[in-house]
Amino acid sequence: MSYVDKVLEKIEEKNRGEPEFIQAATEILESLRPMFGLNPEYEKAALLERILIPERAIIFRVPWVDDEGKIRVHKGFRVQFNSAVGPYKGGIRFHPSVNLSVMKFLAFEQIFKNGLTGLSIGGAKGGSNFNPKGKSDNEIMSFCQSFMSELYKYIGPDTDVPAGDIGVGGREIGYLFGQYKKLTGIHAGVLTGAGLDFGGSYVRTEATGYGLGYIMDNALKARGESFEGKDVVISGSGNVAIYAAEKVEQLGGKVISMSDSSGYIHDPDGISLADVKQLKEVERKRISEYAELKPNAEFYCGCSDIWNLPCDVALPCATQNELDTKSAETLISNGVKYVGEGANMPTTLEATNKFLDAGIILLPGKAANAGGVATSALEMSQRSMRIPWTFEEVDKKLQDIMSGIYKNIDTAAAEHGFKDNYIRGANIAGFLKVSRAMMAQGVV
Ligand code: NDP
Ligand code: 2IT
Repeated sequence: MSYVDKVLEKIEEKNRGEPEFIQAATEILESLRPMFGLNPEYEKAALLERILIPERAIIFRVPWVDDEGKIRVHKGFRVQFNSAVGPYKGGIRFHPSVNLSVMKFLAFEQIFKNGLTGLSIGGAKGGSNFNPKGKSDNEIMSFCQSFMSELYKYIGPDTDVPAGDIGVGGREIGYLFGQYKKLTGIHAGVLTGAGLDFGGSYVRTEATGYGLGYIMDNALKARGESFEGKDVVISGSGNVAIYAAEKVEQLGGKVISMSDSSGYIHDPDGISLADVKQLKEVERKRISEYAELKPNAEFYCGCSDIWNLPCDVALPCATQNELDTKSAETLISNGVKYVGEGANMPTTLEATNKFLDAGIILLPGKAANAGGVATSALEMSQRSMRIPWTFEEVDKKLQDIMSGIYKNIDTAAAEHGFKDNYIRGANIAGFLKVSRAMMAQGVV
């Protein structure tokens, strides 16, 4: 039995009750199969057994007081999965679905994503099952302060640098940073996605969505195509979705649909992003309200039906496992040619295989959404230098990083005999970087 098969055989038993983590780990291990016959030293070093266990996972209590004076209690997490390549780096998610399995899958993906950026950052993720929806600013602040009152013990500019993710944006990073500074007395680069007035970087807000646009543009150009004249469906209407839509438009594509967890809007004229930004970023309202502003737009309940809309390019930018086999089959039969994952693991394993079998170009999250964390690392550099770069300078670096990632995954796929299979390309290229660092550092 091969080394990969031996490890895969035990993966369920060793990670009971953690379906998302098992899914992410299985996908990577399956991708790595072709490499392992050639590298018996990995088995000797128990590399896979080590890489599958977090270096540390912290679970903590987050008590806070709501506006009615009621005491509320949530669970906080920080999974510091792998620091071989650099200090732990990865977002914080506030969503009721957060649990240890979700945190572990996200932190695990982050290891290889961060490896692909070519920058010195390890993999981590954190969060809470706190639901920020409908909470007042004061409640958000109270929660963030309580969350940081425990987390501050485990983070630092050279240790672990969290950032945003679902439910955590500029407002939350501000409150988290304020509490860190109050507790430690240090104005340190300990969180990225900070406001431009206190150490943040230009383009970090836009970076994940822009990066997705740039890498898809690379994939299109490599095939003699472009976004010009293409209909694009984007799920979600949060940070990643909004700036993916903005870049797609700038590159000539037409975004015809966006969504949130209640349903999706279809605007055949092309989505008006100014209206989406006003609704979602400023007023924090539901996407359904968009249809009330635009006579030609319709709102439909149920977010997964967004994949029934015919399109050339599909960009899932909401959450994990939002695109299943049935949705993949519908997209394929409606003529989709390109899929780019802005979200982390939005496509189920079965749906991924459907796309690959149909010859669809699928750019996986760990490559396609790496622009966010890469720009976080650029924010860390600027913070250390105490010299900020301009918007244009950061944007140019982001474009170069995304082109570098595209070349890297394209080459890795082709060299291992899987041309155009970017799931394999990204997993192999990310793994090679991390495994080289781990092998060099001995058994730790
Ligand atoms: P936001 O909180 O800004 O937006 C999330 C969007 O996805 C909202 O429209 C939300 O709808 C929708 N959504 C969330 N959960 C669900 C669900 N269970 N079912 C249906 N829709 C859902 O988050 P981001 O845009 O930052 O993150 C989106 C994805 O991108 C996540 O997978 C995240 O891990 C990934 N990502 C984020 C990066 C970043 O820099 N922010 C970097 C790389 C990846 P609703 O408001 O109704 O909940
Ligand atoms: O999933 C991700 O890459 C993020 N949420 C961004 C992490 C970061 O540290 O910027």
